[in-house]
Amino acid sequence: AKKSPAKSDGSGSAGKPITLGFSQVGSESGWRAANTQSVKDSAKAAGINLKFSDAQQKQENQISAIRSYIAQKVDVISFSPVVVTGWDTVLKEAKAAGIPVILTDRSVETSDPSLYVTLVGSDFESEGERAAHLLEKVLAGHTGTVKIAQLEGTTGAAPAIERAKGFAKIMKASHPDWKIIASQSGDFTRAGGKQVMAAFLQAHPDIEVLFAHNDDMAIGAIQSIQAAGKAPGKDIKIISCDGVHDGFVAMSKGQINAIVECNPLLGPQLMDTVKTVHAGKGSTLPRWIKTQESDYTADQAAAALPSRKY
Ligand code: GYE
Repeated sequence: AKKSPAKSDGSGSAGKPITLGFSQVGSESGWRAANTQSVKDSAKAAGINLKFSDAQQKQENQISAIRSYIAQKVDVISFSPVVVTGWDTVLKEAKAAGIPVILTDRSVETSDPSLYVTLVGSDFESEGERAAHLLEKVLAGHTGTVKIAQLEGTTGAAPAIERAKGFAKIMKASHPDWKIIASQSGDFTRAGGKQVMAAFLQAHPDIEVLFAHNDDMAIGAIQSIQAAGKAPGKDIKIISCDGVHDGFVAMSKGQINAIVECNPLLGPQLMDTVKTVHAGKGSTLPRWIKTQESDYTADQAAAALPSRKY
């Protein structure tokens, strides 16, 4: 069915509010909590009727949520795909039902670009590159081999794949003496980071650097580093991604040396995008609406902490 254009106040045809079906990844991290809050608050502020579901990091739950939004004939569907592959079937179902899909936060791999309108989110490969450049700063003056452990995000998730890729790219181009001696997924959780780091330290007591794909895993790893009698941020330098409040607290204590910011406050931009798409102007949007973010080192943490928004 053809829909009439939305008004800028978030209402659809005949003043009926736009209904947005949103499938969230889960509640694995501080980043995710802030992202969920941002989506809920901004839907409310925009007058958009939000249907929200939490997939608990399971792709099958996200697929059922999307199918239920299709059955309920929502106006627009948005989701943050837990992994990159395996979406074509359900996305084709949405397309057949005439419901536009906006990706947020994470991307998908698909051979059919018509299956979604746009992605609102960060450039994770560049975040990985930025992490390597922050490590250059942290290691200033150090020569010779650097033994690095990597705590990867959820296996198959865009931020895990691309942060690893960006980091490896800079290593290959400029640092033949940096070696990743251990790399495994901690599923973006504190418990995962703690457990995997404990195992890393058992197998490789000589780890000098930890690159954690998010702050929560770094915070979990800090506990295992301390339990092994080492000083996080000193004996083992730590770089992580996100910049959540607790990450900044750890950085202000010198336990995390540097953080690549990844902004979770995507809600306002997402709601603007929902309105544009509902008004039938999706083709005017870029394929990727990128988030703006910064880098921080430990010496900046204390000053930045009070003004952090998440
Ligand atoms: O870095 C991590 C979260 O997709 C960017 O997911 C997001 C990542 C974020 O669990 O903390």
